[in-house]
Amino acid sequence: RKEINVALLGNPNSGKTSLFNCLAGAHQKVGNFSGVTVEKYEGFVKYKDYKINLIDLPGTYSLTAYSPEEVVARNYIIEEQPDVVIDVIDGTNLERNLYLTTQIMELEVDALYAINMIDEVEKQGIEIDIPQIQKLLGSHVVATSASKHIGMDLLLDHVIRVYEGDINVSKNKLIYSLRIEEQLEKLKNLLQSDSWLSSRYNLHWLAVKLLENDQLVYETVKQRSIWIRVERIINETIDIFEKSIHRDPDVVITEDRHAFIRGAIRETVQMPNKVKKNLT
Ligand code: GDP
Ligand code: K
Ligand code: MG
Repeated sequence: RKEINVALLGNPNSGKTSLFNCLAGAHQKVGNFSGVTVEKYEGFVKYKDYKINLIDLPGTYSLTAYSPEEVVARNYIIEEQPDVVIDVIDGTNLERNLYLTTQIMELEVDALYAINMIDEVEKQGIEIDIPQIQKLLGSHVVATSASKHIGMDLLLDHVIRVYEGDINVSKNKLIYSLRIEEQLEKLKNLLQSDSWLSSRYNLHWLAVKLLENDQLVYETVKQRSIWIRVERIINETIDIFEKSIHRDPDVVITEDRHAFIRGAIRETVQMPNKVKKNLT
């Protein structure tokens, strides 16, 4: 059997553990992530010709360096490089849940999006255009209900498709404001000249994190000889934004993510028609 390593990531209460239990059943064990007292649940499921290993990562709203859960989750993805990251999304709270999704997109990993709680979504009369949201997120999207065991085989089929490179979906990118994109390009070109960094990190993600003032990424890049030049670009960026719109680059990055989410929701989600509801 071929083995596929899969990590489940998502907001707290999006249904990760339910999904994990649903898929792994009795095949699970609990440990800790190295160095921290965050519980690590591992399990597996044998499906078709594959053994699919699953890790239930701690719930997070973001992937910043501010909380141990977020650091554990992002370090796991960056260092352990799971074959597929399943982003478990609470379909009844798309706007909030998609913030983490934008950061998974930035990591440029092979992701699969499970829009969970689909039973509740339907009950509330919310309509989600799955093919369209798939286009916007740039990878497979599967509607699931972990508590009602809906979409589980479909989800595993898509894990296999993502793993086998059958992406069949245009890999979409979250595009930032022009000035941010220009500075990211400069940073990426510079970071690329450091082979140690480029072999370990996705440079797009690293560049975004530098403009976001991410302290852990700073600590890493500060050790490198290119740091002086990196710092110059960061300061230049802060200057550009201070002079033009009096805002810090990290604020603009956050706003751009929210703008992307609002646009995606506008295009793909139909909230229940309250008027119609009242008439019936
Ligand atoms: P986690 O924090 O992401 O691990 O979320 P849990 O798996 O603990 O689920 C949070 C709550 O949502 C629990 O009460 C689950 O029973 C419930 N839940 C999980 N998945 C679904 C689902 O697909 N539909 C519904 N209606 N409830 C769900
Ligand atoms: K929970
Ligand atoms: Mg959980």
